[in-house]
Amino acid sequence: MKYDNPVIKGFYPDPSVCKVNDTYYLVCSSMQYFPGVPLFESKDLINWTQIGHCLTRKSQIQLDKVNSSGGVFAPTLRYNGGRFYMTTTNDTTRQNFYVWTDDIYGEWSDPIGVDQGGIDPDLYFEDGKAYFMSNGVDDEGIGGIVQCEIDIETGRKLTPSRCIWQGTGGRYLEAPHLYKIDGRYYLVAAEGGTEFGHMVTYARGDSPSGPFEPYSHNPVLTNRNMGGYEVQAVGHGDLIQDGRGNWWLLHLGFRQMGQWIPYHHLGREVFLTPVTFGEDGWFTAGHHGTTLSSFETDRIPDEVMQQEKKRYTFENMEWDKDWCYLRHPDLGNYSYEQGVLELRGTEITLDQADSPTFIGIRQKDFESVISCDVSLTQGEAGITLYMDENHHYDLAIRQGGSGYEVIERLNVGDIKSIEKAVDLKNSSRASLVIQASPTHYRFLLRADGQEIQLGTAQTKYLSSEVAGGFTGVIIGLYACGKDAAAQFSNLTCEYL
Ligand code: 6LW
Repeated sequence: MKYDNPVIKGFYPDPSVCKVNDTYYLVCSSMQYFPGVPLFESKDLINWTQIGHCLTRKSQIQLDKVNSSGGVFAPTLRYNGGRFYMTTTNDTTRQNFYVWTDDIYGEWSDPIGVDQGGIDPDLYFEDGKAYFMSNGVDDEGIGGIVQCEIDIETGRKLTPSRCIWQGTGGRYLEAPHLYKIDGRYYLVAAEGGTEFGHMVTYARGDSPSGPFEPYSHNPVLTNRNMGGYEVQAVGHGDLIQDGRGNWWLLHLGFRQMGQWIPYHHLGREVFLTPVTFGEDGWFTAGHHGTTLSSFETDRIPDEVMQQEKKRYTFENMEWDKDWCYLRHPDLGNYSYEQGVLELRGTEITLDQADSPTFIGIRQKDFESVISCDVSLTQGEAGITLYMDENHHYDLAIRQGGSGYEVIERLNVGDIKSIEKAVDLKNSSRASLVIQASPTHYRFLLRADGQEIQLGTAQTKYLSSEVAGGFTGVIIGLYACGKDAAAQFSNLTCEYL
């Protein structure tokens, strides 16, 4: 069969995976968005369904006023003794912690902090011991992948933090994952930074604490030499063995736009790449060490079909799974009843690194049509294509003109411009439409049976290369302004 990458589309970076019986579970980082750490399940590695989030309570994660692309960094998901553990970092406070659950569909525990610095924590369990890895600096001041043993009940360190591997010389050594495979210990990591030079490297040894011998053909996986290829920045991977004994890497990458000055605006996504162990116990990955946008494979049975949901509506999404808020929302400002979402705004605007009244879904693909009927009571409300507080395109209704107007506002860094305004006169209701192509967004409105074109804006100004940071475009519904209120109905987001 043939499967296409990414296997999870849209802003879902830093995947980590584990398998229990015949089901795979996967988590991603979520930065300033709440709930934190989206959680997925799959039976076949190519079709993933979101089943919840790990961080659903403020007592688990403090996101108030965290900077954009701060907050929740790369998680690791592991299963030991009937219990799931998810460890991550709140990068804004630089605190590593883990939470656990005995019911993957239920709530997770309050956080248990670990007093080891760095980011990208990892857990490895063996013989009643829990090893905790992260990148960073050890107790002697040596930088690299750092390890200590912890008491898994309390998070207390049982041994000093010690550097166990310094990588192969690439910058930003991170994303460590430790495994025991056929009696040997493998330490997989990322190097090169999460941009175009990203890569997966690894080393192996005879003890969980090393010494580790690097694979002689590192990086084992990278697309850094494939300029112009759509799939870039592959790295930050987690190994998993399927039920038939085959190995795979789930890792991040992005789909670039633009050939000469490439950029990406959908965020870092989840890719699946086959891994093959040689008789010498070293493994290779992908197509000559690269990740392809599709793989022919006989490892997945032909009858498994890769399915893709193409149409998202209020009715076919679940509020606690598909949707996300900026930092900690005041839920009193959000209500949904019988197909109508009511948002009440506050003085907090989309231009602040705060929690405006905003609820969003990831933009998962390049070509799409997004539409929603918006009825304004007061203030301003509409749809925003949101990268961060300084980079977002808004299509909104507000009071203005000779009563109400629809505006297209572009926010790119210091430039904030209302490109078009259409007078709705006394009508406070319109259907807002955004057509997305790989390179442009086109803004339209439908009112009184007429379709009116506003303007277009380039996707590249919402990219990570322009905005910076680690997120991707979110399609947000919002209301702002003191006493602002609006009703949203008939949302559709259709991928072509
Ligand atoms: C993540 C780290 C990374 O923790 O980006 O550069 C960070 N790669 O592994 C945020 O996703």
